[in-house]
Amino acid sequence: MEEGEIVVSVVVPAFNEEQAVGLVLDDIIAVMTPLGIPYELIVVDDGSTDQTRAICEARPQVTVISHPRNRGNGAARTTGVKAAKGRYIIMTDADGTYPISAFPQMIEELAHCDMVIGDREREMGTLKWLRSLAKESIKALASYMTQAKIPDLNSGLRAMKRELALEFLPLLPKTHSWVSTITIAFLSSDYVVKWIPIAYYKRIGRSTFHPIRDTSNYLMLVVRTIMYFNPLRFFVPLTLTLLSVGFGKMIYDIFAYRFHFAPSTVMLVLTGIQVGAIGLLADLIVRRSKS
Ligand SMILES: Nc1nc2c(ncn2[C@@H]2O[C@H](COP(=O)(O)OP(=O)(O)OP(=O)(O)O)[C@@H](O)[C@H]2O)c(=O)[nH]1
Ligand SMILES: [Mg+2]
Repeated sequence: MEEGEIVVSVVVPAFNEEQAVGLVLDDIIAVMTPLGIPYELIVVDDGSTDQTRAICEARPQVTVISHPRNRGNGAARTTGVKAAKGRYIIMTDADGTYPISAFPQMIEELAHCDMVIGDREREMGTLKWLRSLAKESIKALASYMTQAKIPDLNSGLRAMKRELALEFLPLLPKTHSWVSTITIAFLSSDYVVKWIPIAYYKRIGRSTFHPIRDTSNYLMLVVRTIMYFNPLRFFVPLTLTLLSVGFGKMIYDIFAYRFHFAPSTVMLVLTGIQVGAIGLLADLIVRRSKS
């Protein structure tokens, strides 16, 4: 199909998903075909060593792009976005966890917003309790920094305008944090993001989720992404804390030691001023690079 004709590009990243990918693809075809909207279905096979690729290639509706070696969930998504030709991109995982039946509603919603995210009713992922804890804290941090209520930051089911997603590709990581990063990027750029409640199923096949590596990657990325878009959300509270503790101690020193300031008092105030100055500089860089 020619570029311009396609309205929806469905992108599915897949790494060793032979148990589920066939079912997921058949489900997508069954939901998309009756809509009568011109669409393409792209699977990015991320260097799978099982039957994933063969299963996808057996379906004529599917365009298969293969990474010669495994490059990571985020890298697979980036490859998919670059290859997509549709006005809209819908992403879902190849492990059978997301309800494909939500696609029509997501496409409709995109007429009024820039990104639609499936808000999972409950966490069913691998190592559920640890993930829930990490997820809630990171979500709170991201909500504070973007000043938006974020019901689900890293859902794998999402639809977005392709043109807008392309803006952020150089910024997006190769890891599992790709989905969270693009959510924050859209919110920080004041694009309209909408969440719709969806069901979430238990994964088919084995998980490769790595609790410590993936969680720490995730946290770092939230902070870095915020710094990229709105550094003052990070620097202002830090500066204010340092300065208020510093000035508090200064007043204490005035009364307790008759204007003899302790080295820690001077350090607190000076550090506060320096951190504030770095924050202003970071803000200047962001503003200049956007103008
Ligand atoms: N884990 C992993 N997934 C990849 C990779 N490349 C592509 N994917 C696909 O990205 C999607 C999401 O990965 P999942 O492993 O399901 O990640 P998750 O949903 O956060 O975790 P669980 O479902 O609990 O294992 C799936 O469709 C994977 O097949 C990769 O290098 N590692
Ligand atoms: Mg999954």
